Amino acid sequence: MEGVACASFTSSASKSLSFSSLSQSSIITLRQNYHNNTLKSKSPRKLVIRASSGSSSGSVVTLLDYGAGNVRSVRNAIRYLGYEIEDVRTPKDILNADRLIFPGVGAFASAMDVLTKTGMAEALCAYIENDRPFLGICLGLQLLFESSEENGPVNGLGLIPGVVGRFNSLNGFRVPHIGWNALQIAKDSEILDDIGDRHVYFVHSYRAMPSNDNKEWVSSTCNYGDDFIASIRRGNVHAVQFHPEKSGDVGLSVLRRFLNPKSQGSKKPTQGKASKLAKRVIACLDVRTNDKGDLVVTKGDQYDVREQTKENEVRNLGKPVELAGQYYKDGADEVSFLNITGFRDFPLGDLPMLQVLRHTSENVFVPLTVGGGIRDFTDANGRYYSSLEVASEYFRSGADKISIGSDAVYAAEEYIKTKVKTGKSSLEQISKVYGNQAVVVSIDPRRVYVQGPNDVQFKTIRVPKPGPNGEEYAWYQCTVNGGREGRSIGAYELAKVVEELGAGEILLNCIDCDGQGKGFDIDLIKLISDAVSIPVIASSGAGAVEHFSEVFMKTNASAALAAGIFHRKEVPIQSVKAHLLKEGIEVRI
Ligand code: 1PR
Repeated sequence: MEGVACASFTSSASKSLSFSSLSQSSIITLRQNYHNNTLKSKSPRKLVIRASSGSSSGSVVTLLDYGAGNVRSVRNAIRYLGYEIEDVRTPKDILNADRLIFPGVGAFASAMDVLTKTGMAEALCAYIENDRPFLGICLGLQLLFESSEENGPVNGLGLIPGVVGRFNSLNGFRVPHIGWNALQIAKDSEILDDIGDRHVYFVHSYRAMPSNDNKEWVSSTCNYGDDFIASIRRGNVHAVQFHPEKSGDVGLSVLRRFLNPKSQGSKKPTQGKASKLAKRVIACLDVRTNDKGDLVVTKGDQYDVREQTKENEVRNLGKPVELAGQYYKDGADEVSFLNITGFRDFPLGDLPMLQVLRHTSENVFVPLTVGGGIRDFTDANGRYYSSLEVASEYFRSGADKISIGSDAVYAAEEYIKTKVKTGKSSLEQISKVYGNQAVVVSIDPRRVYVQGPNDVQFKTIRVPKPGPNGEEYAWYQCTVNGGREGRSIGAYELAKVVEELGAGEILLNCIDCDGQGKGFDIDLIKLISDAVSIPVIASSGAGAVEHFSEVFMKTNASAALAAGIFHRKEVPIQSVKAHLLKEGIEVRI
């Protein structure tokens, strides 16, 4: 590999430290400490480590997991395809691998820190330089480059020329780049053979750019404001910026082709029409325990989930795992679980919810978000759990993103009052460790009519239809605890502050519209999606396919979420997508 060399690593003292000996908290600490590191000068040198011949059987895949984020999804996808997983515990395991998958998650600096301290970095370089079968995913691609600007500059493995930089949100593209996007295949990559014109799932804020120096590596690019590297290939070495384990059938085929390249002939790619970032259609499952103690999917009318009968039971619309599986098959681009009583029940005590995630992620290969109860908590025995621990448990159980509701409101109120970022709120802590693309803030606003914009200190809009007393203006009051308590902050103010505190996406509900089937609150969604540069998911009120096209045509929402119409089987997800395509709105098919 001329022209590229592994960065110099101070691994001799740390080689004895194995991945398995690192606890989750020590990895988190390593990550946090590494943020202060600066780019060290590189001294390329010849690698002396040589791979020994692989000893694993044909159905075994070696996985390099350093304990950050949702590697469970990759594990599930590999197992779903019929392979067994052997975890890397020492650098030698890398050198002995027949096929190595490296799903990088979390931040660049912390990942490099762990790789360097454990001696894995050097082994990885040797493995790749010997052209052994390798598949890097997301950060697993970025780490192959010389350096990254993420909390840096920070040295990478230095195998591919180039610097990993942040997307520029100034040109109107929302950062993080979240969603299903199209590839431009640059050269034969084999593992991409089934993709053709279909979308694959990306979630990242940083990317590597194609250049003359790295063009021999680039197998595909993706356009999002500018053309960035979507995949690389050289001999047996592959890496993808997108997530095959989250890209549905087409993503599974990428993994299958990597795991068993010889078994499949070249296939004509399935035809699609992917050309750019697709608008997402998300199925949402509000989950809670009913009065009999069963965990059920429920659905409210303006957040009231009880039947209007004498028994006043919690509405039961089905079982969470089954419904999530069904929506995946029906073409949902994401599935969200909201543990709607999480504000009063501690989620780590709520093991069924973790079980739901674990089971769902075994068969659902699109992104999963989970929300409800993410906050610091002290249990009856005085044991303190940080919100970061709660989130980590959700990630370990299969979540790709966590969603914070009430706690984000308190954090924003505090920040507005003190103008100080303490770094201690759940939002700040979780986004620092897992990246802001992993943190959604769920807003539960209610419309409040006023006579004029000067009546309140919050951003108002002129309403197209006057309020009950002829009011011409309204503001959107944030609530906490499932809409039970109104707070002194508007949705507009909250959205702007949570973006600053580290949110990567906003789930924008509307209590007035929830369950009404009369369409999304276009005024609210326009107000918020114009105010922030992170993606906004429009939620509440979908009752017909036209409501989806309306929200995408009239606002800058990146995704639309619905619950009731899907649960009641009034409108299948595929009908929504067919309608959007007919209206010229790009969606994943
Ligand atoms: O405050 O961090 O514990 O999070 C609680 C989470 O639970 C929040 O995301 C909050 O939105 C949600 N939640 C709490 N109570 C309810 C309730 O309904 N009683 N559900 C609730 C919110 C709203 C949407 C719903 C859409 C689409 N549900 O998620 O799915 O409105 O519905 P539609 O298509 O049928 O109109 P924390």
